[in-house]
Amino acid sequence: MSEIKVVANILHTNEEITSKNKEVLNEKGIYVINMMSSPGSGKTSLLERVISKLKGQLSIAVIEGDLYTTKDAERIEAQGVPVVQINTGGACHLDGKMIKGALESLNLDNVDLLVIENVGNLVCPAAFELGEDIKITVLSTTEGNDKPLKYPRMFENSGAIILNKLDLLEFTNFNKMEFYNDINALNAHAKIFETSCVKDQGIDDLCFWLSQQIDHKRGGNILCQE
Ligand SMILES: Nc1nc2c(ncn2[C@@H]2O[C@H](COP(=O)(O)OP(=O)(O)OP(=O)(O)O)[C@@H](O)[C@H]2O)c(=O)[nH]1
Ligand SMILES: [Mg+2]
Repeated sequence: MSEIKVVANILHTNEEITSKNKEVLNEKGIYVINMMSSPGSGKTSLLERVISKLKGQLSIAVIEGDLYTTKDAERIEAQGVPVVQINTGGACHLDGKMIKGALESLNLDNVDLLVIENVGNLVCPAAFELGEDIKITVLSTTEGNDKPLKYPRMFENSGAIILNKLDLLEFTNFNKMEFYNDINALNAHAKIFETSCVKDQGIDDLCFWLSQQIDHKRGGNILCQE
C-alpha cells in the first residue's frame, strides 16, 4: 500500500512541474514532441532525417534523454541544431524536473519545434507527461508486430505511430495487417507513418505532416510566410 502512495506522489509532483514547463513552452508557441520507443527502434535516426529536411524551414531544438552517454546528442549536434543531453543516471524515463533543467539551458526564443527523445523503453516513459503537444511512438519491423498489444499504454496515448525499418520488413515475420488491426483497436485516431531511414522512405510525408501540426499551433504563421 505504501508503495502505491509513493508512486502517486511522484506522478503528482511531475504533473505540477510539467504544467509549469508547459506554460513556458506554450507562451513561446513551441510545438513539443515526446518521442518514445524501445531501445534501437530508430528515434535518433528519424530525428536526424527530419532535422536535415526541416532545419532550413523551421527552428528546431532537441532534448536527448539517455541513461549515461552523450552519443545521441552528438549525432544531433552534428545536424547543427541546439541540443541538451539529459543523463538519467539509470532511470528508465524522463520526467518534468529533468525537462525543467534542460529548458533552462536552452535558448527557447524563436524555437518552432522542440523534440524530446525519451529513454529507449516501451513501458516507463508512457507514464510521465513532459508538457508535450504530441507523443510519437516508434516501432520497428524487427521488434515484432505483437508489441502494441503487449505494451499498450504508449501506443494508446500517441498521436502518431511510426513503423520504422520498413526496408527490413521482408526479412522478418512482421505482420502489417495485424499491426494495423491492433493499432486500430487501441487507438483508432493515431496517425500512422511507415518509414525507412536507410531508404529515406516516408520521411517527406512525416515532415509535411509535422509542419502542418506546428503551423496549426502557431496559428498558421509559418507555412504562410513569404
Ligand atoms: N535497416 C534500418 N536500420 C535503421 C533504420 N533506422 C535506424 N536504423 C538503425 O538502427 C539502429 C538504432 O537506431 P537509433 O536511431 O540509434 O535508435 P534509437 O531508437 O534512437 O535508439 P536508443 O536511443 O538507444 O533507444 C542504428 O544502427 C540505426 O542505423 C531503418 O529505417 N532501417
Ligand atoms: Mg536514440
